[in-house]
Amino acid sequence: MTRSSSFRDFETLESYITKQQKLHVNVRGTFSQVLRRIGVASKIIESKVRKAGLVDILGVNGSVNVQGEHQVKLDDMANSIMKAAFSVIPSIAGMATEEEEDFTAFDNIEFDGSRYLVMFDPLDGSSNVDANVSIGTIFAVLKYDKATSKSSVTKEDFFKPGRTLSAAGYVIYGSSTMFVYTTGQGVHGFTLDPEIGEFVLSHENIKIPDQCKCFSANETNYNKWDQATKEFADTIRYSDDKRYQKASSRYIGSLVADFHRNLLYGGIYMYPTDVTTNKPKLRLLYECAPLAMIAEQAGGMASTGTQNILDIVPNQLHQRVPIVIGNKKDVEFYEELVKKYS
Ligand code: AHM
Ligand code: MG
Repeated sequence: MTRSSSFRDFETLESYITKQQKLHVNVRGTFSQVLRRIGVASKIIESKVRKAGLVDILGVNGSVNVQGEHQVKLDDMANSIMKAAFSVIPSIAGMATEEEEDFTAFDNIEFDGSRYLVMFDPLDGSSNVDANVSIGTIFAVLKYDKATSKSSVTKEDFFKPGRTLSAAGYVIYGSSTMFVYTTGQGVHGFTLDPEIGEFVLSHENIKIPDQCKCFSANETNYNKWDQATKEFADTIRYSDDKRYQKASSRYIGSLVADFHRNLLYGGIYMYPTDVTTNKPKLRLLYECAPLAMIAEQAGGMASTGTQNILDIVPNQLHQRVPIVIGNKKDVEFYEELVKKYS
């Protein structure tokens, strides 16, 4: 990973996307437009997140405050911002969001360029907002196969494996705001400079360090994990294996924040299936696949234990899958344990 020298060169998200676009021939800029749009939407979301403690936007959606005004939950607000950002650009054919049961199609648009589908979790970890914990927006961009036809987007159009995504990324609203994305050519991070209101390149070509420094799981669920998962956690926590001697438990309960830290320091995040209910928690389209693409582009990996997350062909918009994500060696070790117990 190379860090740009104190932001001196002022490579912004905008200029970087343009530069990457020029590397491709026959590119008309419609894809770049989608990424830029996400950048703009995330700046608006960040401004709302920063004011969360000041203005009356916390609390239960739809409830009425003392002034008789409707309160809007921050995640609903973030969802509306993302939707509004996408609805006005013709290169977006449709979108699906964690916040809504069904997808939205933008049909009947006279547009003959490449079109894209976007999938997003507008504000992941939002249950932590009241405690001032870092939260984030996760997104994925998929090329729409029926791009030049005027046919309607269907649910099945979203059911493509993560490996076919054109781009994926997240924005973390933490002690600073960062936009991290990949288009399949490495992972790049931009820090929002609040004085100029621009995302400035701060982390070019991020690679996950080959050390398991952080172990992130909700360990109170231990009794609800299968044998392979228990052995995996026990090995990281208690074994004398050199690889795990410096590992520490680190769990925020906010996926973007946990993932981002582990991406920079090295480590594993996992949310396995609860064997008592047989239910995994995290969503494939809005959380697992985009972060898996980032992980793999950074030299890491994501797996359910039996399948690489990027190879799963979705069959539901809100499909949930178990996930172990982070350093490749450790994810592969998890897969070996799953094999051992199967
Ligand atoms: P959300 O999409 O409703 O915010 O749920 C996803 C969140 C992740 O951010 C986080 O890693 C996980 O759920 C925490 O779950 P738990 O509280 O069970 O540990
Ligand atoms: Mg979420």
